[in-house]
Amino acid sequence: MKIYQRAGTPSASRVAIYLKLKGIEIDEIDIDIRGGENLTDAFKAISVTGLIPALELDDGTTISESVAICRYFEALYPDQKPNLFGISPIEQAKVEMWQRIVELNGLRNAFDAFRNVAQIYKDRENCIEEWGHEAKLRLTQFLPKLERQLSMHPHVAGENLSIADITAFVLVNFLPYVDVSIDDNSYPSLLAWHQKLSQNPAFQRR
Ligand SMILES: N[C@@H](CCC(=O)N[C@@H](CS)C(=O)NCC(=O)O)C(=O)O
Repeated sequence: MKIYQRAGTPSASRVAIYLKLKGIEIDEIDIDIRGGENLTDAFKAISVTGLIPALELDDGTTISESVAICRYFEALYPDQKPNLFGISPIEQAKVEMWQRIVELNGLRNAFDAFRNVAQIYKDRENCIEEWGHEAKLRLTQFLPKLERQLSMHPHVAGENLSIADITAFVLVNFLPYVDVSIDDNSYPSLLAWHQKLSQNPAFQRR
């Protein structure tokens, strides 16, 4: 089994943090995405979207999408702590809900803001600056919702650490790349939560 990834990228970090928390080690293959290694037919045969991360099993089966990869390991090792997808039905629903909320309203908008303004991938996609600015606006309109949730709960999906925390942590780390700063006056809970997770070695890897 091996994972195709690029250290330091938000999406690879989501899987890397998850694996570290679970104590799972697998071989890593570095893909130079800025250099376009992911645009080759060979890589597109591994990853449906041509994006990293992508997991390849020993029988050749491939899985792309960071959360799908994490889910696969959660199902493979259901008793390996910590559980990061929820245990009770309501907990599972809340984890799924918050993971999707943070990904779609936070991370997706942050990616769109970065890609369309910085235009680092203009060799492979149309970059629309106005779209980048709109995405940044939507991102900044979403962040207060995350602050509110963390002012009421220790973790993004409620009481326990989950995949939703990993997505939100990676989002907060990415904010400087889209020139969004969060200060202690407006975001005390989000900053305290981020600082606490930063002390966990699994969140320090990249
Ligand atoms: N929803 C996907 C997003 C994957 C993604 O956007 N990967 C980026 C790195 S963070 C990538 O491969 N970029 C290369 C490109 O756009 O050509 C996931 O969670 O796996």
